[in-house]
Amino acid sequence: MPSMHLDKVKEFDSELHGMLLREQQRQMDGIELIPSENIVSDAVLEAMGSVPTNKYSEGYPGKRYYGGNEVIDEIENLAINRLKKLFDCEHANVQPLSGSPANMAAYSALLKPNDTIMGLRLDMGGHLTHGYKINFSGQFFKGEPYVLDKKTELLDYDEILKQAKTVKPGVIVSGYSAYPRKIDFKHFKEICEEVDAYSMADIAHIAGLIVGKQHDNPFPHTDVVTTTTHKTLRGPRGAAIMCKEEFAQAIDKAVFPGMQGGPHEHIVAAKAVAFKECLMPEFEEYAKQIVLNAKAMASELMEKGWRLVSNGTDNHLMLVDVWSENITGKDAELALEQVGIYCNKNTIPWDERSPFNPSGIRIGTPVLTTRGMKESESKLIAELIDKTLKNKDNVSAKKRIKQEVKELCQKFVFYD
Ligand code: DSN
Repeated sequence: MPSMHLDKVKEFDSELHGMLLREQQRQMDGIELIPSENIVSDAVLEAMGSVPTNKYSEGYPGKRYYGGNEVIDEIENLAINRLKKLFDCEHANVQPLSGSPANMAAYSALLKPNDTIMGLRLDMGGHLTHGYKINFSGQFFKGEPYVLDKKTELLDYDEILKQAKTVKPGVIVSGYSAYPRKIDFKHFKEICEEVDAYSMADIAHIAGLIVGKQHDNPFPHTDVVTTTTHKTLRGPRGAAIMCKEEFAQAIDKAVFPGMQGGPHEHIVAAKAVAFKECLMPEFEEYAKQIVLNAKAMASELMEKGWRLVSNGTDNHLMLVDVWSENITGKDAELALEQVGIYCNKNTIPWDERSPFNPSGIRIGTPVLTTRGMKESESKLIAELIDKTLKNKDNVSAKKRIKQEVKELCQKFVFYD
């Protein structure tokens, strides 16, 4: 069973050691439903704590600005080649530190300042970095967001094309933070070709589903693809950019020297480990189970009377419209936290409430699936969610539910 190796921390810094153990315990005693989180293997954890953290290696394999990088070059090439294999793409850059800088680098490779970015509106399930006005992406560039169909709560490709013809974007971004359905990357490419825009996909949420063959690959359709590595890919906290060969030089230059300095090669090493795990046949089983679990949870919630955005899910996440039962997203998140079920409040499409206290919660199954839970546990968790929300002000009921949560978790310990 994976575990944190903390002997030296324990010896030197008992104060921090206690905190790290409590966080591990919290992760093990609770049901983590935040769909952008995951828990990593021992091998990924070990690689993150390894000696490449000591090394400066600005540049790329074979072209560094410091000596002593021969082994680092091998590590980075290993990660690059595994990632290219996973997504069948022509070029990969594994240096981006996180999702936002990866998107920044992609835009700076593709666009000039003030060019237009068309991404899904934030409150519809898009991301801050897809052109939102208080983010760099909406300040250095112009955001012209598209929306979801009001009735179906789905992407409306005809409307996206119509809008693109009017606003003439430099890039159209697909890929979302809170969209429970599949994305048609080919259709996005056709729209981009019609309006002469670059196609970009931010697949941070669904990357693991793509490599596990539960969602179509954005390649060969999409020009530039960004992803984080710590969500469904189940790697270290970080990111990567993949692209067609014609964009390779621009992307590499945008990451370094355009955006970043010394890469975090210990994290690149951990990315290499995670990518190897993704290449194993078991990973396809994992991705399949994530979706089966999400579907089981969604149908149980709907059976209990909860409205789900778009009436269900095709992927790893779902949005529950708790306001349709007169509970705010904030109150729902808090009540669930009190029983050890972690999720996040989230706007739903066309939300009339504020993002600080929206109408929905966002839940997903990557973590519980990593812990080995299957459809029956996913249904049980849906029942626990239902019970908690229906008893959100009942302290003794919540105490009992917390105990049930703990008992379930004890059967699926990941770190011991
Ligand atoms: N914070 C991530 C999420 O929760 O979806 C997106 O960056």
